Amino acid sequence: TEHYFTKPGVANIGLTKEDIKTSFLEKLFYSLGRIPVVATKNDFYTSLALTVRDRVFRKYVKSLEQYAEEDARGVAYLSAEYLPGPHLGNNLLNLEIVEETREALAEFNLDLDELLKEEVEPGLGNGGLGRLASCYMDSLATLGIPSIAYGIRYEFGIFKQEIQDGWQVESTDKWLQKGNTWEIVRPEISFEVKFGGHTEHSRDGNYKLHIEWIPDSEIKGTAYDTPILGYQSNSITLRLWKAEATESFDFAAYNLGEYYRAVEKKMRSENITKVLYPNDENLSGKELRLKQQYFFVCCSLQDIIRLHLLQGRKLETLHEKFTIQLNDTHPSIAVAELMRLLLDVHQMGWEEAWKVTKSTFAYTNHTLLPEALEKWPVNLLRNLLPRHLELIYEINSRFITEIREHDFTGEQISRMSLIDDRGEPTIRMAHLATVGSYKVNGVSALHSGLLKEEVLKDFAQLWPEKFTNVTNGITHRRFLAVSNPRLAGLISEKIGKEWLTNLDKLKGLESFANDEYFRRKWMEVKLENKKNLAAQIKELTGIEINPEMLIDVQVKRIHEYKRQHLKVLHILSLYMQIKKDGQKDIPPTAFIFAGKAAPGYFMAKRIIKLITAVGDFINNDPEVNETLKVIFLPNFSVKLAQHVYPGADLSEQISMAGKEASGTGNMKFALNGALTVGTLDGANVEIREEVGEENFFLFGLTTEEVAERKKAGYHPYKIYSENEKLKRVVDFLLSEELTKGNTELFRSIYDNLLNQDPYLLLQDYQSYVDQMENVYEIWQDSQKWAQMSIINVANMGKFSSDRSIKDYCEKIWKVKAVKA
Ligand code: 26M
Repeated sequence: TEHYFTKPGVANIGLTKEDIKTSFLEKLFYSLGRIPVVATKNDFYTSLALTVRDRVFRKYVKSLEQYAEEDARGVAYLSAEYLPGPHLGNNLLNLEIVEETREALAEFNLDLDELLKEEVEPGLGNGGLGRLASCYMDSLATLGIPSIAYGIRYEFGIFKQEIQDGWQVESTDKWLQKGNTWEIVRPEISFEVKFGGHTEHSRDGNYKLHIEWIPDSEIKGTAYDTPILGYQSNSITLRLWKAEATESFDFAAYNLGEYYRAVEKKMRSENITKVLYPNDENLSGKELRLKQQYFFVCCSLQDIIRLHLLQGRKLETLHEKFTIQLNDTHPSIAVAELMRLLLDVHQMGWEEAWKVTKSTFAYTNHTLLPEALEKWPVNLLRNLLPRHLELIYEINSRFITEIREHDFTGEQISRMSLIDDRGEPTIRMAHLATVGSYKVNGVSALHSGLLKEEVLKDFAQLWPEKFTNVTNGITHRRFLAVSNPRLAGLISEKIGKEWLTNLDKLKGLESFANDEYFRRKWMEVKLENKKNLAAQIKELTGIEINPEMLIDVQVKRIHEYKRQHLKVLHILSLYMQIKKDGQKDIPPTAFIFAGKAAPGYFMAKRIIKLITAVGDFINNDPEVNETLKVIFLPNFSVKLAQHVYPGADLSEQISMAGKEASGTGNMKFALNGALTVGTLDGANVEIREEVGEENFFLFGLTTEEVAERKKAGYHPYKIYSENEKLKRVVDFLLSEELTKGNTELFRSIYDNLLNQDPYLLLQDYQSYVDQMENVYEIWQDSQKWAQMSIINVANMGKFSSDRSIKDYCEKIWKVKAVKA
């Protein structure tokens, strides 16, 4: 029976309309126990999902078989976060049965789009980093790279955001409440994870040192697998670990009096994977967060070693068969854990173990912000992972010995140390990851350059060949083919469908940028998408917008460095122009914002309140609300994002230069035909390079100019007092009208801008407002706008995550695809 489901005679997996109809009814009857007259929309969704799942599994199993047969070198991707988005629409595309399914459902009077809306997405990440991991899964699968992605099965993902009285209010995300069709639990794949206790050092008869870790608690991690189907042939596994109590905690073993205590203990162990930390930067010293990180790393490494040994191989060759990618420092405790497994469990010697370890890992850095770099207090590590702390000290001491042989100054050496003992001693996880890896990469050309010049400067001097760049990318299958079927259809009509597997083919559109008829078609598609988005906005906020308006969008996590409040200053400047200067010719614009603020981030939450207050004020003023609309869409998610990008005309990428490592929203907008107004930050630089400077709205200081400006002494108050129009906008933040009498409401933002303005909003203000005037001028010329939009899309080839993954394969992993 070995090849039963995949041998040629049984290869038919039922992809016709009739097959889908039959299976759909069967699922409804036999899996859900429903008949159509009593079935809810969610029952129909689930029946369809189960139908599709069967087909996904047939392809998945076949793909796994192929990887096993070829026994090729593979990738293990370690990430604390994933944001896959809804699976159903994507799987339909990848199985190439969207139309068959739509027709099958129509025969039951069901609308595919209505059922797609029912899916609850796994919000197992905060933002860019988690979504990037999921784009990479899509490309790894499509390209047929033998790989497995490991992470945490959070029971509650990123919080649900509601807006009450203009403020963000958080509630728990119960994504598993109605079940999860796409995962299968693998109870046989489970590992023990230990915590706490102490270590014991002893010598045997031959004076060989033996170190034993005597932990004081243990839990178990169980694998939950989700097949990630690529386009057409291959798949990979997303393996997420859930924490459970171990059998030894089985409360049957306790007497009755201990029963409650036993259950309590069980509950405490299951805490570890309860909830995702909703911060997208480091919050220091949270013990549970470190437990989460170690928990998933420990399970994943045991699993990798199991897979390696299963093939009859020796651990000395681990690095030849596997490479392990660390998605930021969140899984970087893996460096110490692999050393522990090799030394203490598998009795390897230090030199050999260290060689294997540093030939196995590669590390991706996603941030330069000093406050976001992970540092764990030594005391916390000692309590939770005493053996790992010893190993980190040993790694550090050997590393320091090594660098003493080069001409580093004492200052440099203490800067490079894995231990920062200037205050409370902490471990610098980025240093541990860098020392323990064979490659370190940044996520855009600019960011990788800055990484070598700033954060990891000394390391780049020591090991220049270790550092490289892989510019981020996005999956154009989800973010164009699935989410923007109209534009995808128009493109395929013109240049065929090859772009689905080779995004460079979009270049073929460029010659049509001058074709008036094509431009018109292009703008018709955009308008239909804008109507769609307008309907979505109405549904979510009750606010109506005219779809002919310029739709100007900034969607991303709320952060001061991303400067959502710079956009607000611009909106207020337009308001003033209409109200105070009597200007009449401002093109009608809808300003759309969305994004979550970390629950403990005071300024970010105030910025949301500022946006909604400006919205309330402007949307209700009949003198301006035909021209300006300001909307905050609640609860931004992958699902909502898929409605937003296709309907956007203008993409706001306005972070202070040097702060946004890459950005990936910038790519999603441009791929959907929005033009970008942005700074020379992150991947904006490369987007502008690709589309041509004449097709990109640039403003603001460069990274170097920012540094110079700050060095020379930056005085925002001076800029404010010398620019009358800026002054009246900033002063308006404290006005009775905006704050409805609560004039202290935005004092913190006002004071921050006038006294520190660490992200140079006032510095870049005029340049931004000027560039926006240029945007408006071109918007007025819709033929010109269409031309620029087409050229933008035609030059997005580079930003496919397929290209990024090929870069990882060539520059870092040295891994090859298996044949489909
Ligand atoms: C760390 C410690 C404790 C709790 C949470 C964290 C944490 C979680 C997520 C820290 C950072 C996190 O994400 C950062 C992030 O999303 N960075 C973005 O990564 C994208 C993909 O490379 C880039 O495009 C963005 O520029 C970058 O901001």
